[in-house]
Amino acid sequence: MKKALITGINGQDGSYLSEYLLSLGYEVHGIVRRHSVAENQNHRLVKHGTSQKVHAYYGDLTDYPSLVRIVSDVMPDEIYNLGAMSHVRVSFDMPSFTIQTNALGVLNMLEVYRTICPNAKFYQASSSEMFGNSVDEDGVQRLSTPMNPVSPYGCSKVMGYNLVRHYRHAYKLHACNGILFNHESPRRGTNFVTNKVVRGAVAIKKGLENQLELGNMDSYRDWGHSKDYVRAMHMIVNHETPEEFIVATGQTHSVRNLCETVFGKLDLDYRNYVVQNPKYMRPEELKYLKGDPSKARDILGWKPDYTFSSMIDEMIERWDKEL
Ligand code: NAP
Ligand code: G4F
Repeated sequence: MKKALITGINGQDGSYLSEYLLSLGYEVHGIVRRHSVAENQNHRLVKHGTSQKVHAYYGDLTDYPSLVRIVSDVMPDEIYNLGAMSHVRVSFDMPSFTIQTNALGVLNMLEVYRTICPNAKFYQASSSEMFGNSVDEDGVQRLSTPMNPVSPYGCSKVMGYNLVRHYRHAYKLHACNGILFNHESPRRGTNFVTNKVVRGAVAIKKGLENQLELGNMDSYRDWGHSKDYVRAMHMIVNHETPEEFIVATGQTHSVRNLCETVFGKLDLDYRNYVVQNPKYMRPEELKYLKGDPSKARDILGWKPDYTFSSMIDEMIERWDKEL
């Protein structure tokens, strides 16, 4: 039985990845942070019935001794470093914590990996936010597209990405990066735009709310489903050579189009309900993302099961039940 250790196990991706690895017969271990309200520590795992099936440990990417203790106890075959301060807008407010977790936290994990279990495989959750506003002439980001991050979050992820490549080359480790474009689900945090729009539209449809406040509606994102993307993580780690892969749908939609689609599915016109609030604008915005997933498709055989539309249907279903 293979052992996997997941940082950020209680996040959107961590919860789906746990379920996927359990279904493959893995023993799954994960790191959760201490919260003042105990129920908040592993709510996604509890909600979806996974908490009894995984082994959870208190730790933090910024707390090196906790990582040494956990990795020595578990001795994992695969490490998935998903833990991060993952909200781009919040990273402008908390730049230091963002860099400590997303950049120095990666360094901490790599050091513990290199010194305690160097024969394991290591996956780093890298991000399309690293490209910033670089786009190739054909309107796509690919592995050769320059990285010009436009947020503290993006800067921190570039550091983590480069550390993984450096450790791979310097210490001959099986350490790889998945550069994942935006991926969503009913489990997405409610302050990310997809889940915020779906929750808001369903609340308006039910007469519980009467308007939705958003920031920039003219940015474009390449949105896929988390469940499809965690399968790609496992494929990337288990590819014979440690490499970088882009995981994306190759399609892009504006936030405005997202609103049109979600409200339209509920027979509503978003223009009657959505208002812009400067509070949700960013000091610097990443305007356009559309990834080229051809390497993952051709080499790993990865392809998504969900479409943009079926993903939104699933998210609407969640809020329809919950509100
Ligand atoms: P998420 O739902 O925000 O989950 C992040 C997880 O990291 C949470 O469990 C969080 O714990 C944990 N965490 C935060 N700070 C930590 C620290 N200092 N030490 C240990 N754990 C910490 O994010 P996600 O959507 O699942 O994303 C997973 C990873 O993929 C992240 O690294 C993210 O940056 C990256 N990524 C995401 C996307 C996307 O579109 N979803 C795209 C590209 C890359 P708490 O619950 O205690 O806060
Ligand atoms: O949903 P978002 O907050 O996601 P963002 O900033 O693209 O970051 C996500 O994807 C990255 C991959 O590229 C991940 F690495 C990162 O961890 C995270 O998962 O915002 C999407 C777009 C932005 O252009 C934002 O300005 O939606 C725009 N937006 C407009 N109104 C809003 C809002 N975003 C949020 N969160 N809230 C709003 O009210």
